[in-house]
Amino acid sequence: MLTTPTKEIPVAVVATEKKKAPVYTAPTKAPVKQSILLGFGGFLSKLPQIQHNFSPEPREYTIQREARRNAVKTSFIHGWTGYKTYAMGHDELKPLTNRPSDPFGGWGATMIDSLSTLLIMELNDEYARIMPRISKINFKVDEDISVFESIIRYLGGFMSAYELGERKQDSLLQKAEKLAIELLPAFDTPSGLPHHLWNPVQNKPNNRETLIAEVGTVQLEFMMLSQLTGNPIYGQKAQAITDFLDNMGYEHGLYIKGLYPTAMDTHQGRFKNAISSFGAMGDSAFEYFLKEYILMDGRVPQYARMYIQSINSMKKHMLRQVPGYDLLLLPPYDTQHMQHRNSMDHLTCFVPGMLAMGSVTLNEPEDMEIAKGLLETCVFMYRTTETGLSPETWSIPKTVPYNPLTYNKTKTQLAKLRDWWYNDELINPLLVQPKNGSETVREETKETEYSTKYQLPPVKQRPDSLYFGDKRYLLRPETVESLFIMYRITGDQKYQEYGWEIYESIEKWCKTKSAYASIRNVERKREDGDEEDEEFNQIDSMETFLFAETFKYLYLLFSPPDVISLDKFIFNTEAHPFLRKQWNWDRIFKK
Ligand code: DMJ
Repeated sequence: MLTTPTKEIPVAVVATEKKKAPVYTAPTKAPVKQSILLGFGGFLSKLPQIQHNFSPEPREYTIQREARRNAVKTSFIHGWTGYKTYAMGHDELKPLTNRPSDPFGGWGATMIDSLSTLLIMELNDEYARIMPRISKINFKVDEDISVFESIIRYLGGFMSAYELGERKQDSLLQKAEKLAIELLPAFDTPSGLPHHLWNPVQNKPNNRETLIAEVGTVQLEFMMLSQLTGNPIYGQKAQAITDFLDNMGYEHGLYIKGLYPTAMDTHQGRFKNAISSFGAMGDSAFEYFLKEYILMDGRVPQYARMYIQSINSMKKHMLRQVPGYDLLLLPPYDTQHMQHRNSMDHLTCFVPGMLAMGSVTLNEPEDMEIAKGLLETCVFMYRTTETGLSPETWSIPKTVPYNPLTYNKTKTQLAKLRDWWYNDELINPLLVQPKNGSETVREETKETEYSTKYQLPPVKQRPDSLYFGDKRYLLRPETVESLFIMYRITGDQKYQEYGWEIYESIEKWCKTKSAYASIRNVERKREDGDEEDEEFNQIDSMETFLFAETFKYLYLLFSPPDVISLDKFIFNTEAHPFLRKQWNWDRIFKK
């Protein structure tokens, strides 16, 4: 039932399935349409299977799931129509005033960031209508361009659409390469670390400061570009950065192995601060160590080593637990003074998905437990607010360092464990089944149990010390990204239900007449009489990642599990899926 590409694809090759493929039984007996969205049946990965083996769905469950999937698609179309009507070809639509804005070079960021979602949602006519615009994009603009954003949104968008479009649209690959050629001079620094901003006309940088997230998030895209074009230069630039990071030491301002601080100097090739973060300014650098390893199908052990080093240091130094709760906190950390912060941001909520994927790929079972605890925290931040939407940042000052021996145990349970230590007469309390009501013990992941009447537990009381910093919701994807990945790995329906609640809140609070808006204050209630005023709490901003990521991950959460399977695709940090394939490393690097 899996697709054979219509054009020959050189290095995505052969062989039979190693393990049992994830099972999805189509609701009707009609033959399943062949589709690139199911990946290539011939790809034989050397890595462990990532996705859960899903059992066949009962019919009523399929009906509900499909209804939810269609609802998400309808929402995407609503926003897309607004963008098309008022801002087509511009970077963004302002969803309240219906005016365009161009923060990303004016090359049509929403349009390009939406390409892979259009194909995944099978909105092929919309996709085809964009194609004539592609060749007209002119990258020679006299303004400062973000190298990072151009790579993840544009380059990632072009290449993913090229593959999902079965490599029929050469203009997509040509544009990807043209853009990369414009950006290459930004990598000509003494360290090889790219500039943060680059002016393609002046051919010069804005300054020499950059971020670890920016230098560590070019690898997937540049490796892919070398693979697709056969030109090794892009992959070589990316690998040089990875090698540079791998060889950094104390003399560069690295205080703890694997915990790269956020600020960097491209000229000196050293860190400018000591704060390490898995959220803003750090995030995707860590994400890409693991994803490079998976993209290269485990052929480069360096990537796994660097990932494991970062995660081990993160668990040892940064991770915090909230006594009496199953919540985990991952705040930034001062690696020089060994001091933790109390806050966490929404951006950090991609970490549960990354840890879950790393756990199955690299056989790190503890990381799955941490992933679940962090995801509970991220979901809690949605479920506990008036709008059902998460704030941008939150703080929990009363935490203790993560300890797998005490995490997720109540005070009473810990006291019983100590009693047992002193009293030979007692039975080990961990062998005693917890009674109903021992609120913080999480259930084990169950076999797929499809239910149309699934009831999520009521949201727990907030920890005493919790407070929100930035109360905006910016349509960010990270929590639904982790829900999607966790669902595909565990098969636990709970993650779909959490995602559905979030979707309903987006519909309720963010929808505007033309599209979707960010939210000013997730805690703000509607006042009496406000009922008709939809805009009372909305901000006139709709980032492109709503289309590239938030709606895509929600749509895939409610799709059959073999649609864009994690065993066939790897997502770049902007949720553009790249086909996993066999790589000929020498072909790229020894030309
Ligand atoms: C996206 O542009 C990418 O996911 C990036 O890695 C950081 N976060 C935004 C969305 O929040």
